[in-house]
Amino acid sequence: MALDPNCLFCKIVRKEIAANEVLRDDHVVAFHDLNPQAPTHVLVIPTSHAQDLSAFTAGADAEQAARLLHAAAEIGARFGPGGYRVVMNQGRDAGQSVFHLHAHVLAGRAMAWPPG
Ligand code: DGP
Repeated sequence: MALDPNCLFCKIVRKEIAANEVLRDDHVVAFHDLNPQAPTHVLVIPTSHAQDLSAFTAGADAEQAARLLHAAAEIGARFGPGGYRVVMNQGRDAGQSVFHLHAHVLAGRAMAWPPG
């Protein structure tokens, strides 16, 4: 998958838009959310464009999918040693507003269940 010139998060991957990054490698970029919902709220995105989880293909994206989860775990361990939550909003009904796949890593406060 390539980058999409019209995608906000692809522009963060390309560094055309600034973000407060906490991690970057060949597979993922992680940065603080502009509108944090917890004391720590970091987004982890793949460095190539997939609009959502359903666009992530089983074979081709396996390494990137694994790296996304491992990066979320690294960030969770760093910012939420007592526990953290990883959320992916899939589609508009679930609250997805940016259509470049991302995992939210939330930490630093007690989490309610079920999520709203
Ligand atoms: P979602 O609603 O699941 O698609 O999450 C998108 C998140 O992206 C939302 O929590 C706000 C965040 N966001 C939107 N635009 C920007 C931006 O330009 N920079 C950063 N750091 N976060 C953004």
